Amino acid sequence: MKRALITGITGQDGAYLAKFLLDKGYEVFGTYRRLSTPNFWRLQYLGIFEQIELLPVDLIDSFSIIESLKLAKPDEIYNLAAMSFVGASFEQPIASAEITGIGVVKFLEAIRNIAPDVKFYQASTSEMFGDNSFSQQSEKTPFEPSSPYAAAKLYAHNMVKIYRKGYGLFACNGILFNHESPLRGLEFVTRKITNGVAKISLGLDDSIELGNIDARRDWGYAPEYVEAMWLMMQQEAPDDYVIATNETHAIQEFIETAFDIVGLDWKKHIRIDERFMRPVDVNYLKGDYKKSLTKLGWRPKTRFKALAEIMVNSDLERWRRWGRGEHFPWDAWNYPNERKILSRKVKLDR
Ligand code: NAP
Ligand code: G4F
Repeated sequence: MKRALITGITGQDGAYLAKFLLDKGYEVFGTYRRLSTPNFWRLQYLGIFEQIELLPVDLIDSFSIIESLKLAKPDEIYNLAAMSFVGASFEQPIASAEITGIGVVKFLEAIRNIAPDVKFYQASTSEMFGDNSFSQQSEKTPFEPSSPYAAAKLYAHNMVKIYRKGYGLFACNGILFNHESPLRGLEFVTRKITNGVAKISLGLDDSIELGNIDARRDWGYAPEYVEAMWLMMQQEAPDDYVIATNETHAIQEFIETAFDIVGLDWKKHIRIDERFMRPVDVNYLKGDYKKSLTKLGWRPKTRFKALAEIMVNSDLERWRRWGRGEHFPWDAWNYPNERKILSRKVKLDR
């Protein structure tokens, strides 16, 4: 039985990847941070919480990384842990560099010294292309990061290549474009919209406050993207791959599509709020995944409208279940603005 160690298992991709690997018969070890309030709702939501061996690791702490390697003895490591919210990286640029950048080198050093045969996957990102002027981005497109998050990820990306070339480690960079799902954090724009749309359509709220809705993204469906991570690790030689849909849509199109699903006019409910504008933004992303198709046999299946439908319907269902008094794993309880609504006594008639 193969053993996998997933860092960031409490996040969106960590949870889907854990489920994917368990279904493949892997023994799965997952790292989590010792927070005052445990954050295992996604693993519970997917019904896999009891099947994971959990290990406490913080990427700022080398010793916890080394310990996790010794305990898990993995064949494959998937490094998904990061401070992944781009907006927050402007507020905490130093933490971003230490966790998202240097944290990866701590892992690479531990592998080089303790377990040089283990395979390593690094969660690289389309954000590294930055505010670029290319009509689509592939593995060959130059990087031009425009956030502390992207700069930290690019540093990590380059270190993975250096350790691969210099020390012969099996280390891959998956350059993943935005991928979303009902397990996406509520601060990211797609889920913020679908959660808002669900509340508005049920009469629980009236508006969604957003920043730059002209930016364009290449959005795919997260469960399909974790399969691509695994495929990269099954190749003869390590390499870097773009994973994307090769479609680009403005945030405004996502808004229109999500409101259409519930039959409402988006213009009546969207407010532009400066607080959600970034000092620098990435305005255009569209990924060319030809290499992944040719070498990994991977292609995206769920497209833009279907993705919006999955997310809106899932958020509607959650608010309806809450309205029926049901208890279930859900992140809304972790967010102060949501709690204000959750603490009301409401009878839903929709
Ligand atoms: P996510 O939901 O935000 O999950 C991030 C994970 O990292 C969480 O488990 C978080 O733990 C953990 N983490 C944060 N700081 C840490 C630290 N100091 N030490 C250890 N763990 C820490 O992100 P995601 O969407 O699943 O993305 C997974 C990875 O892919 C991230 O590296 C992200 O940057 C990258 N990526 C994502 C996308 C995308 O569109 N989703 C695209 C390209 C690349 P807590 O639960 O304790 O906060
Ligand atoms: O949903 P976002 O926060 O995702 P962003 O910045 O593209 O980053 C995500 O994808 C990256 C891959 O390219 C990952 F590496 C990263 O970890 C993360 O998963 O914002 C998308 C766009 C931005 O242009 C932002 O300015 O939406 C715009 N936006 C407009 N109003 C907003 C909002 N974003 C958020 N989060 N909240 C808003 O109110």
